Amino acid sequence: MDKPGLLVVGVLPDWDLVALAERFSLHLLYEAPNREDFLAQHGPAIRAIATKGELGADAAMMDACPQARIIACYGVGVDAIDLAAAKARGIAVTNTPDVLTEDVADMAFALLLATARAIPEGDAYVRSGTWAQKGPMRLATRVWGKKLGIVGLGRIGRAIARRAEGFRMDIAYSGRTKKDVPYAHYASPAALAPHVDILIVSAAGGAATAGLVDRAAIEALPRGVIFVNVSRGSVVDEAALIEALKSGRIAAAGLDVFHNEPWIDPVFKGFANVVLSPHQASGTVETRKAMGALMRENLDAHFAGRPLPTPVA
Ligand code: 8YV
Repeated sequence: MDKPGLLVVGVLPDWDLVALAERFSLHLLYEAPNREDFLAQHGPAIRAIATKGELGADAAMMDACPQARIIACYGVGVDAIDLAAAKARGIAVTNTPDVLTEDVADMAFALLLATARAIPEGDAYVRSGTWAQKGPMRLATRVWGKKLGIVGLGRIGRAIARRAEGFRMDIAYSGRTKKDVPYAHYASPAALAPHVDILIVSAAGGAATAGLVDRAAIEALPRGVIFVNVSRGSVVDEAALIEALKSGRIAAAGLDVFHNEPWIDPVFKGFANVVLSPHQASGTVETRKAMGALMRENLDAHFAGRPLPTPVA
């Protein structure tokens, strides 16, 4: 029997493509010179769609694949998938929660330490010979014991808080609901902002959180804070962030996500006080293998008529 068609929206590791090709006939959208032509030609054969956190599926794609009944996202964030369109067409959506939580929290701390302790600057200082020529580098900023604000205390936010406890930080968070945790709660980022030395954004993306860290929140930050974003660029008012970096209200930032990735605003590349990362928070071999395996478990369950392991509500 012919294998069912799987539309692969973005690049996946070879080990996943090999495992998927055992089950499906793969249609690699990202290799197509013309997306519309490709969907018109291959859409009728597609029974499932594999998306990624940053590369989703819109209503037009779903309409081009009228036999598709599942969208399996290789990532936890499903903000790039039109969930209402999927629901209206009876298409199930799955994601890969939990398996990436600890890696994303690690990246939040990696970016925090890299910015506060000026790790890239120190690396350049040694390599360029400046250390030998001019002596000690400028002093950096302490991380342990500082006041940390976390925007969004979901799975990833809690994993960040666990790490922060090890750094003996004073932890507060913002979110719509108060959780059963020993951290101070504020209803909004703007209410949280005046109480932090460091702000880490870990809220889910999507329409509900677009611009959640708004101009009011950024302008309420005390001068000299450190800012980290491992969620989605859309969660932050990027124009206000850039202004705060220019004015020094935000002294340094570690950014894994941006508006319009990967074509980020070039102004970021000119900031010496920003550490840039190419949406890599879940990007370890171990976690990406777990994400691929969980995506396949969802696809296997769907085609076997079993309950989906991690459906998106
Ligand atoms: C990406 C992510 O899926 O989980 C998410 O929501 O954004 C990431 O893990 C990953 O970069 C693969 O594209």
